[in-house]
Amino acid sequence: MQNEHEQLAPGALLMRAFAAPQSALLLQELQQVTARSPLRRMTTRGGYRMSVAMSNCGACGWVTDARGYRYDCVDPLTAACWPAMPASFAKLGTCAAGAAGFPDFVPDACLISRYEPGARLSLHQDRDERDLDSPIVSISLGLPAVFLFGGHRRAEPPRRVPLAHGDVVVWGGPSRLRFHGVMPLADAEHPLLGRCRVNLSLRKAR
Ligand code: MD6
Ligand code: FE
Repeated sequence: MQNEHEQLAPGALLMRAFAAPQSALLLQELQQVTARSPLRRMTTRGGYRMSVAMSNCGACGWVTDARGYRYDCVDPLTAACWPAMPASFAKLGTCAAGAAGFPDFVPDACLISRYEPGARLSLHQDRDERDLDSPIVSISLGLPAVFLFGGHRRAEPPRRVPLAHGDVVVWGGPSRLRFHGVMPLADAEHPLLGRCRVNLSLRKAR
């Protein structure tokens, strides 16, 4: 099974179209989540307004503001708990992680990121999670994008990995803290999502 997938680095696997069969259900559940906790462009501690619009579902959600980055169980926009993580998200996360060699992964946070044309994510590490033994499961929906998968130093030139609707990338173990990012989204029209890309990033945050 694993050799049908592409290894990006030890502990990092690209599984093309892994989420494609469930994508209609994922999008339907996503709509219910973002109806309650809308996508919004957050501002970093440095005062930079992110080009990517974000929301969360699950027991806790990732936020950034003048106080910095953190996980919080309350959505600052609604002052309510984040919407529960749909069972289809958690199940796909567990299944993808298992296929990549990380059994028993149970995500408690799902970061939702919406990229419109021109939106990008600069090289960063996902290191705000308490549990760094669990992998990141990243699901791409909608327009294609170029994912940047780097090393353990920001200066290390990243691999450019084209990602399309339904592709899933899992990174953990020795790759858990690799730098990664997304190139500015090229403008196009996707039959299900229109002019945007959505990324679902499943983690065990606490
Ligand atoms: C991606 N996203 O969109 C990769 N990291 O393919 C991320 O690396 C990411 O969307 C932290 C928070 C939100 C994200
Ligand atoms: Fe990330």
